[in-house]
Amino acid sequence: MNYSRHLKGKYTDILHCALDKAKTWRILASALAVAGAAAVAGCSGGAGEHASASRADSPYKPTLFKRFGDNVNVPDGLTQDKEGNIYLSVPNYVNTSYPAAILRRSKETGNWSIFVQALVHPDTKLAAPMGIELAEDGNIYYCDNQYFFNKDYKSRLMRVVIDKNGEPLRIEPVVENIRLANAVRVRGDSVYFTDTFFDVPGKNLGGVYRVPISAFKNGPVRLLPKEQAEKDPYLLGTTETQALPVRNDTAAADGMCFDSAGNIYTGNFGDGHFYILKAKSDGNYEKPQTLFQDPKVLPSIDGICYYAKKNWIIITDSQNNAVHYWDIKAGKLGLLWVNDDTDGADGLLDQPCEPMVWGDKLLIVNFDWAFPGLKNSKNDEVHTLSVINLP
Ligand SMILES: [Ca+2]
Ligand SMILES: [Ca+2]
Repeated sequence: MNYSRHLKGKYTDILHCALDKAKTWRILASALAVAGAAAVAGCSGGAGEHASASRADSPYKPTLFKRFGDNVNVPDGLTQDKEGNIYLSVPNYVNTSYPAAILRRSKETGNWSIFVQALVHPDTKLAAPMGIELAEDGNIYYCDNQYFFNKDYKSRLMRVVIDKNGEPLRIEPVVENIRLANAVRVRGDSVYFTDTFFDVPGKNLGGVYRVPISAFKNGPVRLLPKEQAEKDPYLLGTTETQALPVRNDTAAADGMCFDSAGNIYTGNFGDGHFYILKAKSDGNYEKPQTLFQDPKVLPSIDGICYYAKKNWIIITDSQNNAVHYWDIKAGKLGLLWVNDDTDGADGLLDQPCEPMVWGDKLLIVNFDWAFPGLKNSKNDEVHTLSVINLP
C-alpha cells in the first residue's frame, strides 16, 4: 500500500517522516502480520487463555459495540460517569474537515451525540483530544495532542468545566508546553499525564508528569523544555524506547493508569516496554521500573486501564491487534485476544488504542490510522468501537 496516499495537506511532514523510517516496511509488512500473531500466541504465562486467544469460540472474542460515520474517522480515548454514560474523544486525524470533539453516549438510550466540540489551538487552528478522564471534581480533563500538526510544544492538557446539570460550560488549557500529550488520569488533588516524545538528542524518551490542580487555579502551568526536563518539578519519571527494526518508531510513554494501591503503570508505544512507578508512603513515586520487556510478545503499548475485579492492568497492543493483561499478583502477562488485519466491521480489533472497563465489559477504541509496520494496513472507511465480555 502507499502510506502517503492517506495523508493530506497538513499531514505531509508527518508522513514523510514516517516514510523515511519505513524503508523496509513494505517488504516486511506481510511477514510481520503472520509472525506477530504467532509470536504473541506463543508467549508464556496463562497458557490456556493464550491458546484460545484468537479462536472464534474464545469467550473473549471482540464484537462490534459501535460503528461511526466519517465524522468520527479517528476516535481515541474513553471515560465514563457514575451513571455509565460514556465519553469518547475524537481527534479525527485522517480527515480534519470533520471537527475534533468529545462525544457522549447515553446509558439510558444508547444514543451518541456531540457533548462538546474540542477547543482549537490558536496557532494550528486544530484540536486533537486523545486521553480523557472525567474527574471527581466533575470536570473532564483531556490531552490535546497537537504533535501531529506541530512538534514545537503546542500540545496541552485541557479542562472541560461542567455545570451541575452535566453540561459543558467552557474549555480551558491547564498545562501547556507539552510535546505529545497522550494519556491523562486524575487522582486525589493532581492530574497525571504522559508526554510521548521528548525529542532530545541521543535518547528516545517520554515521561509521566504530575501537576497539582492547585497549580493552575490562576491559569495554565507550563512545563520546562525537555532539555531541562530533569529540573522540571512536575516530571515523575522518564521511559526510553529502543526502536524496533521494522517499525523504527521512537514513541515512548503512551497509556497510563493506577492500580488500587496507587501505583502507576505506563508503557512505550514504540517498543512495548512496560513499567511501574511504585507509590511511596510519602506520596511520591519511585522512578519507572521495568515490569515486562519482550517485543516478540508485546511490541507496542497504546492504552492501558485497571480492571479491579481481577487486579489486572489491561494493555492494548497497537501493532498486533491484541489485548493483553498484566496480572499484578502473579506478575505475569496474559493475552485476551489477537486478530489479523481487518477493517473492524465485525467487531475485531483494528489498531486498538484506549481500552476502558465498563461494568463487566471491556470497551476498546480502534484508532485505525495506519503507521508503518503495524498489522493495520490502511485507515479504512469503517470506524469502530469493540467490546469484550470480561472474565
Ligand atoms: Ca477500521
Ligand atoms: Ca484498518
